[in-house]
Amino acid sequence: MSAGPALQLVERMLEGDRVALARLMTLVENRAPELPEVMARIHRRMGAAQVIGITGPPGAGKSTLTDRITARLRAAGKRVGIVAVDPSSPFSGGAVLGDRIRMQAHFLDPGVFIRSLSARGNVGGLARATRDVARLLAAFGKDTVIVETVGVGQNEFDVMRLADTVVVVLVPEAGDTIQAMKAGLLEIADVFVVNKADRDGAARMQTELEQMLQLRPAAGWQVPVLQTVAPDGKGIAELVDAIGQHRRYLERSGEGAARAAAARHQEFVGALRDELGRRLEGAMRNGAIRDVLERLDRGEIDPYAALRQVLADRRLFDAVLAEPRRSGS
Ligand SMILES: Nc1nc2c(ncn2[C@@H]2O[C@H](COP(=O)(O)OP(=O)(O)OP(=O)(O)O)[C@@H](O)[C@H]2O)c(=O)[nH]1
Ligand SMILES: [Mg+2]
Repeated sequence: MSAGPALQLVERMLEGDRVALARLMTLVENRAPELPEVMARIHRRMGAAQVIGITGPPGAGKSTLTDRITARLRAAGKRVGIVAVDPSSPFSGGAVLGDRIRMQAHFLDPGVFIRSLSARGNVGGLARATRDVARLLAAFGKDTVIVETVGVGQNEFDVMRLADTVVVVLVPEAGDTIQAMKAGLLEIADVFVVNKADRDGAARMQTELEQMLQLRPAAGWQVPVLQTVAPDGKGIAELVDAIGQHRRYLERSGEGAARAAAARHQEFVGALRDELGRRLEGAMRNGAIRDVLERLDRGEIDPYAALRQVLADRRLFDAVLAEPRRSGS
């Protein structure tokens, strides 16, 4: 697809076409070459959606919480987008079966759009794809975008970086608090939730977390620790309230704007690096620096001499940076 049809999809999406939205999400997942044009167009149309990240260990109750938070937001007339991110699963597109069951009520609601994303063997690209999908949802007119990621690791951290408000969900199991600390969740949490508070140990864990949070320098936002029983809806009102308070804190303190600026900067650098890498690969495929490579392979020059040669020769350097010719059709 060239940029023209992709931009037509954008227009249809902006008019409220859910099929066009889904197709744009697929372009994002496939890192289609027309994406920069699409995202530039989207940028000008983005609303002020709050992006809520929900992360925590497998089975902690993230999807059930997402479902209940969504119900409350819908009751308040908010439009909601949900992105379920699974860094370990090869499945994607639409929604995975379990989430379909847990979020059943919302699948038929035109005010809610649900999408699953997986790593597809490219974890590095997952955080970026998630961010772009969240943006599409914001441009589509969602007031809130909830991003759920399973697990506790670097991939989830990368994914969570895009969120305005990060909710870390734990369960009252012995040792979970310590695990959370080791995994660095204390640093990324804006709100802690001890879900499955119908089990033993929830109050103790809440206290442990609060004590650990007190060891941090007391400036700015005080991270609340809440208890929930997601299937019963217990504690959900307080959770939604805490998320709203965090949003107001971000606005009031200017921290939201600072985070957004840092994110834009990082994104630009990442996009530039990717683009340069893509062009270099294209140049190698097209034989633009074949002579240098052949001499290198024959051992006539060493890798650094090859580098100097490319940098010193304006024509070669331009060829490396040129937009790659598209192969095939
Ligand atoms: N007893 C109890 N069970 C819960 C609670 N919250 C969720 N569950 C159950 O825990 C199981 C996992 O819930 P999910 O919402 O799928 O958890 P998740 O964190 O999204 O799971 P993954 O996405 O697979 O990591 C389901 O069977 C839920 O019904 C709770 O507060 N108490
Ligand atoms: Mg889930």
